[in-house]
Amino acid sequence: MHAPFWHVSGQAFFFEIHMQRRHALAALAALGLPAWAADRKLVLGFSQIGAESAWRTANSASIKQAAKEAGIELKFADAQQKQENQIKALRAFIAQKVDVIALSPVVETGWGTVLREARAAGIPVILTDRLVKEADEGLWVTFMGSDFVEEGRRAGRWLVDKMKGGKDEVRIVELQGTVGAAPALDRRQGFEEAIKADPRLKIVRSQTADFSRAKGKEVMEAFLKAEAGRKIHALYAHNDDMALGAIQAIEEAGLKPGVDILVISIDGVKGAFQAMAAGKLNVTVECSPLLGPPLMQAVKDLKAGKTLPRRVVTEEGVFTADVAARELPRRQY
Ligand code: GZL
Repeated sequence: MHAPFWHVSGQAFFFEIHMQRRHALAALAALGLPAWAADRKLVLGFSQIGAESAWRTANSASIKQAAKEAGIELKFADAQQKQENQIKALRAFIAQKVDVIALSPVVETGWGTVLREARAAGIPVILTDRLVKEADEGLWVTFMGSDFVEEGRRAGRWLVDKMKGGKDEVRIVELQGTVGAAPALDRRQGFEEAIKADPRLKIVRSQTADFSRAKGKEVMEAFLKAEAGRKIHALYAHNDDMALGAIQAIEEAGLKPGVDILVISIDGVKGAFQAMAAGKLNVTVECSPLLGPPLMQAVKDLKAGKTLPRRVVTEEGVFTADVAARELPRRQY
């Protein structure tokens, strides 16, 4: 590791600059970039899922801000939650010969062909937020995002603890995220794993509400109608937006969310903290959308010829209603 050049004098100063330029050129060669590219901005093509939730809005803001601060040219494509739009965007990035592609895949499957096209074009792909299911894991250089199965377990463990010491059946309804999406599949798996600890806990209805607030309200209304005359003890929503929509439906049915029906969700967006402070939501499992800075660092490391870790996991917590008012001012999204 060279001493920073401002610690050396005269002749050695210029040698140091020469060496740093040589390192930069070697790294560019590793990326297949011409020498003249040493000074041009790196171009990142990012295929974003859509704007379906407050989490997604915060995720997009984080990535745009971080690209600006890193001096990286960002080509941002919003797919309105359609996989075919994401595949079109990736093909456009390949045609534009971007330096790196980042993808937040709306569903787990159907990516092999286009990811092989990116590899054939010599463009490295970073998966951010969600993982894809492809046999050839060499199709991406790294995956940065949360452990959704663990998030589901944390949600389930909270309910098991809450119900400890009870005797009767605990009837749960579940609002699932987007069909086929990694967070929906994994959060369901983790929750079911955790509630096995208490056989009284049963999921009696489960349906997708596509991670959106409007659909969360709609599906919860249907659950309440279908379960009329029977007690629903708890709602497990795969994200806060669906939980907030369901809370509206519970109130319109004349019930108290957070009291008559416990509400458990995931993300940790500001709206969830406000609902917890109002006593309408009991717990939110944090899932950080602030992936901009680590994504830009990964892009820069790629340019510098560094090898990226295959997996970067975001550190997250669990927030319950009793701490919501205190935590709210500190929340960044
Ligand atoms: C999780 C992310 C999910 C959020 C939802 O990393 O993919 O998608 O939990 C968002 O709010 O819509």
